[in-house]
Amino acid sequence: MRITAPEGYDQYRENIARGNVEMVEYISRAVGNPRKTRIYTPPGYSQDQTYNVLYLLHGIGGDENEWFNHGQPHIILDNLYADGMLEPMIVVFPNGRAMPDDRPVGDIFDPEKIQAFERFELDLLQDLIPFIETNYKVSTDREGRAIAGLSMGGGQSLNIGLNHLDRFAWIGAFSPAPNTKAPEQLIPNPQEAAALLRLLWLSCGDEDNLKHISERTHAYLAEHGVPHIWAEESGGHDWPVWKNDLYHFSQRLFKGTK
Ligand code: FER
Repeated sequence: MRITAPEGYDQYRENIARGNVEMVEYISRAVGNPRKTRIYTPPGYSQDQTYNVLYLLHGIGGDENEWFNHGQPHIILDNLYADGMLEPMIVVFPNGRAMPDDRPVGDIFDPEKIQAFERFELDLLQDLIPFIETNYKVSTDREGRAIAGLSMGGGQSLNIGLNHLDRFAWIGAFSPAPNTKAPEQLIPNPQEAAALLRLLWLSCGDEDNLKHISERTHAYLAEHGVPHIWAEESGGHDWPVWKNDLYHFSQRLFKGTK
């Protein structure tokens, strides 16, 4: 499937309702110190309504700001809300490098930092999700929870999401990196995954050097009958692809759950 967002999808539009972006801190027992996350609440956010949640993860050189520094996710989402294309959701942009100094400085491929992307699973499940569910009016069941990310964050989304289908019904991987588990480990029980998933989205640019990771995952899913979207896009390991992914993936989320 080839997809391209319409012109202007990422351009600031005058006179539409806007969501809000804030930075919050939560206590992480997994890491042992307070950690920062950005949160986007949609236009008209109100405690009278219950929202779905998308956890949206960054790449190997990023942090909780990366999507905002490069991807204008709030503008893309504001525009989609203005056009009535999205289910109400809040979007959480965590720092997926779960270690005391989680800044993307020095050697971003340092094994200790790569390891921290694995530790994030505990931070997310044990600390961040409960924090979000205590402080925001959100759905607490799997049908109201999604996880997606780009590159390292795409690998995390597959590794964490598919290993916890009791927690996530909607999963997206944009250009997943080599941290992605081998398909047999990722989906040891294809039948069960097929029954539980509401959406499994896999995408990659056709000029991306990491495309083999997506291809091997797609091949296994197809062979084992696990329904999924495979979006092969024009482009490399880069933001135009990931922004396009957010535009399309977000519109498929949480449809038909209420
Ligand atoms: C690798 C190449 C790329 C790797 C990770 C990446 C863990 C991640 C790239 C990104 O997040 O953009 O070999 O190994």
